[in-house]
Amino acid sequence: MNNANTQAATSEWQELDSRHHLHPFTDYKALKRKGSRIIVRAEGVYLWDSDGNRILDGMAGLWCVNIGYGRREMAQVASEQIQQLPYYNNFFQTTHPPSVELSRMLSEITQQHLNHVFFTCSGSEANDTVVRMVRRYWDLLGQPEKQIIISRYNAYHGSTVAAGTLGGMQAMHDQSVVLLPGVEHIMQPHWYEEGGDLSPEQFGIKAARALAEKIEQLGVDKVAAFIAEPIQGAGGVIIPPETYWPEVTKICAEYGILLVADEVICGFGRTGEWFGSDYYEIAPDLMPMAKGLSSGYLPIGGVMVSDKIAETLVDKGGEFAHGFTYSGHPVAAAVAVENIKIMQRENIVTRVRDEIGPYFKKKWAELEAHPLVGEARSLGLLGALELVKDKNEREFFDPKLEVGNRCRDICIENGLVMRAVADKMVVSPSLIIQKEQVDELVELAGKCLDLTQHMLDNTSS
Ligand code: PXG
Repeated sequence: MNNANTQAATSEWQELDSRHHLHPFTDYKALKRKGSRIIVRAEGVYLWDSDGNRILDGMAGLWCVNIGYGRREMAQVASEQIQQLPYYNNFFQTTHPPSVELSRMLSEITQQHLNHVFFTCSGSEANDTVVRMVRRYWDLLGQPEKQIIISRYNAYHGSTVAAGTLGGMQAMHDQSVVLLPGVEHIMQPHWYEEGGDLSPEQFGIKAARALAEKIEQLGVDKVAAFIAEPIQGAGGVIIPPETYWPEVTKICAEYGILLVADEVICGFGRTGEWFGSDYYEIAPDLMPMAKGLSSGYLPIGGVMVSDKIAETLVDKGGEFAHGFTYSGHPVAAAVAVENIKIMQRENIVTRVRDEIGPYFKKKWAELEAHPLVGEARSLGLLGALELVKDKNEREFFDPKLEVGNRCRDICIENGLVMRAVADKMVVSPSLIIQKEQVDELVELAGKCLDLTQHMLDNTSS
């Protein structure tokens, strides 16, 4: 396509898109003014838009394309599975090889006590399944009054009614008239924003103790479970202080409530271990996952279920009245199997832990020297920058200035996808990113921070 043709196609697509397509998590008025960017192709860690611009995808799609774009093996497996058996379900005592094989592999790569999986099509459905399963479990044990699930403010667990209620996103709660009953929220372990004069270690304990206080307040006989992401992703890559998870796991054990680790973002190598739970030595009772399970090539999610819960469901229960038409879809499952094989063959997880993760950490930390950056934190291949007005005083910008969103727009104009969560800039690149590409990412981020600073200087003068 020559350039003129591409331009024509872009405006035509934009026009049709604007006329017919309601996008997820999008300000429709703003989109109508600007028009969508149309992504037409991707390879490795790069995207190409319909105007031929190459963009470094610092987000691996939406935190999911762990093995990178353009893997021919994945296309091959999907094509073969579609020809062999494009669809059959796992209801009513049937199964098929891709579901069986994927279940086996997941039992192998997860902790020893996690040997069963319930398949879904997304992370949201995985968390809906968590709600159903947690309540079913306590019911089967003769404690149906144990209903409440404790979660955290600024957590993200998905967009269905149940998952949206579990999450602690105020904007979502404000727009949902009916929230699921029996969900309570406690503080998040976000030291930079909420730590005040406490050291990170002291603050980690304080944030964990909020769980014990909530359980005491509600009564342990009413509390079923605690759910949390090992590291909050969509909330802004909130890496908890080292003291947080040991204290939380201790509290869950002491009170005998279930612990649910939402691994939708942290799972499949993101932290340099297979799961965030392995990194933090959490032994979850339930482990929802999605995204990296298929590296986003096809939609699939699931919940890993501990032996304790699986045995209760099997031995004490009759039918578990829950499931989706596409639970364990054969094509998605086959693609997920191939994804895990690729990760194993190429030692992708170990490479994140020993090589590219430490390299990324060092380079990312350099951005903390920038006058706009109050903190540059990272773990594995997750990174965040706190954009602040005054880094010495830890003074934040007026949210009305939308500094994060403006920085994000500058990034994309300059060939980099970096996501803004309010005034936090976050990245989560594909796990196959090379050192030169990390250099490129950090260099582009630095340039875009300069441009953001320049824009702010010009606005205020
Ligand atoms: N749990 C976690 C921890 C997530 O990050 C979900 C559950 C829901 O998964 P599904 O597959 O239903 O989307 C997620 C999803 C963002 C962004 O902008 C993050 C997610 C999804 C969409 C956008 O950061 N996380």
